[in-house]
Amino acid sequence: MERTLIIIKPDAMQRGLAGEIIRRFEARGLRIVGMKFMQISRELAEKHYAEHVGKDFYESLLAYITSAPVIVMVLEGNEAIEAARGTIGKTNPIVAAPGTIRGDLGMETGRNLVHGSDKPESAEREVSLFFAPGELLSWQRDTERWIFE
Ligand code: D4T
Repeated sequence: MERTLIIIKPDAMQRGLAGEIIRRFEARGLRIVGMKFMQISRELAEKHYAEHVGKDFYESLLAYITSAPVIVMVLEGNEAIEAARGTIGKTNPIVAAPGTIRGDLGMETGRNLVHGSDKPESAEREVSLFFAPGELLSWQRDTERWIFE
């Protein structure tokens, strides 16, 4: 089973969309194995977005992600990374497909509501940035066999 890190970003929290966003991941069949409510520090944001240092949107990206509390989650499932990114939609909400979180709820790349890890190495790095091993729970839902063959 694969794990992915999801961040429900400050704009989603300010707009009261956290429940709607969590609902979509749960309904898809992804299993929540970790969750916390926190405000991301500048230091943690720099680590999380290290690959974007020097880009023209870097400073505004850090200001945005640290501007209000977020919910950070670890989701688990077969191909969880690709599944979550499909549910999230393309980076720019204007071109994200209807039916995706960004395509249904967003208007701007700089206010794109939710983050999902983009590949296994990123997921592993990001999960360990935000969660200690003891904060992740291994559990089985009674519905598991109706979601995964
Ligand atoms: P995240 O990482 O937040 O899930 O977004 P994506 O995986 O979809 O997109 P990304 O890594 O390319 O970009 C990270 C973050 O930077 C913001 N951004 C991006 C921006 O403000 N302007 C830009 O031109 C780009 C490319 C949005 C997401």
